[in-house]
Amino acid sequence: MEVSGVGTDRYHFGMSQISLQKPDPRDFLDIDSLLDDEERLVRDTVRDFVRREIDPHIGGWWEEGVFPVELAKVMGDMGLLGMHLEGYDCAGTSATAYGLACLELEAGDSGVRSFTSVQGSLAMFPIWEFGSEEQKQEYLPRMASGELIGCFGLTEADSGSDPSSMKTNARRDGDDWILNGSKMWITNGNLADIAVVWTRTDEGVRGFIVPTDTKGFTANEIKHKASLRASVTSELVLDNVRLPADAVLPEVSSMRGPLSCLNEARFGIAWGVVGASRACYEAALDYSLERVQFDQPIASFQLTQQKLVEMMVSTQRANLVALHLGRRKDAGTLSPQQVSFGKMDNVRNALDVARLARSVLGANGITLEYPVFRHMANLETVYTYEGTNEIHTLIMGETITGIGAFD
Ligand code: TGC
Ligand code: FAD
Repeated sequence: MEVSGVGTDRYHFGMSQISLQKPDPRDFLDIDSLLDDEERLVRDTVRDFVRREIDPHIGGWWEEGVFPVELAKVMGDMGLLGMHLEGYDCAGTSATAYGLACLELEAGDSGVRSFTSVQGSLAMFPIWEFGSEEQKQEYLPRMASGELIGCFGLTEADSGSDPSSMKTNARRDGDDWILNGSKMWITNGNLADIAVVWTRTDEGVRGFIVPTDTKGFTANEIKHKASLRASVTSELVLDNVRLPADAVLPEVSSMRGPLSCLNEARFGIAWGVVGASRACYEAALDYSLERVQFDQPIASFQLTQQKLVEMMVSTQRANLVALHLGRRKDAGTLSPQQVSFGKMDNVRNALDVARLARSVLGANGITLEYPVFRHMANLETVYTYEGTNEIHTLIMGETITGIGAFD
């Protein structure tokens, strides 16, 4: 056995080597080295966009409760909308590149990532996957550019975790369809030009592309949110909405339709929350090195170091999980149950990190001068939407036991 390198930068034991290079506090495991050049380019471009266009304004938008709709075209020009879809003027990037973009967007704010998730994974994806060629040509290029904004209506006031109990329905009337019912908690509802609405029909669950200026369609914005404030959330009401035969998505007529869209969006969330987690950890690290109490930086206290290490480890671990899911999705081997693993574990970890970070910032941690409380409040929504923590637990529980425990 050879032992060498004392006084140099590595130990050498037989075949294995240990580098004495100190890890980067902001990328402890050097996850950056696992990315290729194209992935780094996407990551850096989106990170730069967030630092320039989002970070300086987001505290104000969040406080006012607005999402600046002009961002849609900017994100469209950058190729961020439906970026993992092929053709129809979509960027056609890898799933991993899409995940990295979600991470950087959510480091800015969950609402900004949510806008992109809903547009790309929930409104464009069903058209791309289940739409006719005419529907794809008509809608996807303009949605990719940000000219048209979409939303996704699955949840109802009485059908949240159990969307298959939906009451919104569509019936045929000659060649037309008539839609009645309402959807609740719909992101981008009041911004949308088209809504992808899932309904019960005699033929099973079907998706419709509903132009939001159709007679009988109304969107009512939900106000007074204490979370995800830089995001528009709405109730959609459909009162005898008459649609032509070609408004229905022809290629699916079961819950497989909406649930397939959720796989895409949950994948983006598993990545996105790593960004929120990183932002909270970095804010706490910076603050703890500057804030002096008892004549020393609070970073010098063992209890603070323990929090910082917990936050760093949790963020890095979640990043590795997200990257692993990304590699599997690109290889075509990712299962919905593995997406549930990432959604459940990464969101709860991010929430824990945000809460720890908030405590490190003391009183400043409750203000919007720092990003931590905003992320913490946002993550309460992310914990609930796209399948609650409990639902993803049950999805994985069913997978490992073979016994469904939903009802
Ligand atoms: P189940 O009876 O098991 O299956 C019905 C049909 O669906 C198929 N399927 C899936 N297909 C694709 N992907 C999946 N993950 C699928 N899971 C099931 C299944 O094969 C079957 O197909 P078919 O053709 O044989 O009929 O399904 P279920 O209705 O009992 O549902 C089970 C459950 C509880 C897991 C599901 O309802 C669920 O995931 N509930 C959570 C609801 C949820 O996540 N809602 C999210 C709304 S959208 C949102 O929150 C947007 S937030 C904004 C943002 O993303 O930023
Ligand atoms: P419920 O289903 O009523 O759940 C309440 C509690 O009961 C939760 O803790 C849940 O985990 C638990 N529970 C339920 N069933 C079980 C069970 N079988 N076993 C154990 N525990 C259970 N939806 C859309 O369709 N489109 C959107 O764009 C969209 N955007 C959203 C934006 C925001 C800001 C929010 C807050 C929600 C959004 N949603 C959207 C809705 C979201 O998907 C639902 O809120 C979510 O699926 C949970 O439904 P619920 O709120 O009705 O809770």
